[in-house]
Amino acid sequence: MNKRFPNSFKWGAAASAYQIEGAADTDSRGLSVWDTFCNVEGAIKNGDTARVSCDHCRLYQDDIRLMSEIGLDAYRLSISWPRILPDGKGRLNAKGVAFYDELIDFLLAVGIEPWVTLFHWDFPETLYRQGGWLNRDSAKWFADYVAVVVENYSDRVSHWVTINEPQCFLQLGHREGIHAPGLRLTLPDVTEAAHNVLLAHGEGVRSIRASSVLDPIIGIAPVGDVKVPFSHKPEDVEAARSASMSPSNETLWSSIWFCDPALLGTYPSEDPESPGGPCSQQWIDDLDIIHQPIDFIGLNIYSASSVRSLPDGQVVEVPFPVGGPRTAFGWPVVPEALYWGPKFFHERFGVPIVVAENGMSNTDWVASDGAVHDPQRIDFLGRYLRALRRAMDEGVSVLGYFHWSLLDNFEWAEGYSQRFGLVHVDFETQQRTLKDSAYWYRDVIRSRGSTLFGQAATPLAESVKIG
Ligand code: GCO
Repeated sequence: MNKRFPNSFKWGAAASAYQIEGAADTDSRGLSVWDTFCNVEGAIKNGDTARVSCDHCRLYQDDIRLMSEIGLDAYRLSISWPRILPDGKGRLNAKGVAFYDELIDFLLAVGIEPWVTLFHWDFPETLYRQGGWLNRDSAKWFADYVAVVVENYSDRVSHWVTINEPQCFLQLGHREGIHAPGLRLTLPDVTEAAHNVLLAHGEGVRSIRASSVLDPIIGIAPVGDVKVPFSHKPEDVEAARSASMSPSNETLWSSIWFCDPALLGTYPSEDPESPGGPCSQQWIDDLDIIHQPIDFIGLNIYSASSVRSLPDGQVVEVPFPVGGPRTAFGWPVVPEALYWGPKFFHERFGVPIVVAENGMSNTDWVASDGAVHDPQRIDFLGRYLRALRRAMDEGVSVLGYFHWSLLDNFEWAEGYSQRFGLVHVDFETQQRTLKDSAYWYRDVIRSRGSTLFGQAATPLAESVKIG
């Protein structure tokens, strides 16, 4: 079989505004909750901040040249809400608008398609002080901001992602207090915030469709919480499917909590007490706004767990073996997550899939020969992409793959301690160095995926040995 990926498949890389831009105190940008959170003693490892980060606002042209060198078809960026609207609403910051204008133009000039994420966690501080996501008006604030973005860029941008990983900023930021804004809310309160985020998604989609110049292609990007089957026995596959697709009762981690209302127009649970259940008639009425037609689900897939079915039908997790492959972050390497995740989501929601993020942190450094050797990332990428291809061979519609990340960057509460980039960044000098994986990815892209199968590929069991 010809293993070339379809010509229309987008080979990309992703990043987010707060994690790379820097220029936090300049050009009239407003504060976001992350700026405030970085100032909290002990909140960020090593006391790091994103004030300069990769200095991308200044170096964006160099960074786009690197993207070109890798041969990316598409680049997933996010727009910083407070850079455009310093107070979150009202007054427009012309310099912020101009920055994304130039960035988008420069990308298009070198033939790279911009995919724009509208919210990647940098919520405007001013609006946070007015209740943030706990205020129902947040949906309207978001929709108005989206309208400004669409007015300025939709003549050149057609691909949009409304909300990135709602689970993370809600669960980590509003429930566990370890991400901005550092709140530790009760589950009912955080569920209320989650509902407003869903409403913002729906209102945002409406805003895009109301005034976009180009025909918009819109998605949402939950973090793909994938359970993979311990074995290929049908009952284990079914256990993985049901565990991947069920709302959890104690946290908001499940993707279903967000995808069911947005894509199916239902809540995943009928239990009003559960995070997946509607808590009022108003919530049920809100489904009309939340449930807007969208064009793809963007899955952010990093890790997974393995589950099996016991003889009594109970679904249990099977821990990965101690000493098995893990990233520098300690996340297990589970290539088949890129097979099962897209498959389960495609089956349930029937819309195309985009792998909006996937990648790993590694202990990369510039070696004495001047290069950055990251064989683990190459192996990781190869295995994950082959698993994705297998899903596509079985009929899953996948539009593209965005590697996280283009550059090493500010990894939220971990500061600069985790390197996810295809490009190494020296944060003292801002020197960029393409890692070996970037050259390897370039060759994969040039061959439209064929080189992934050039080497003797171990069959399915090339995935992590479980149990
Ligand atoms: C996201 C992610 C990124 C992280 C990446 C590695 O939500 O899109 O959190 O911002 O840097 O997932 O942890």
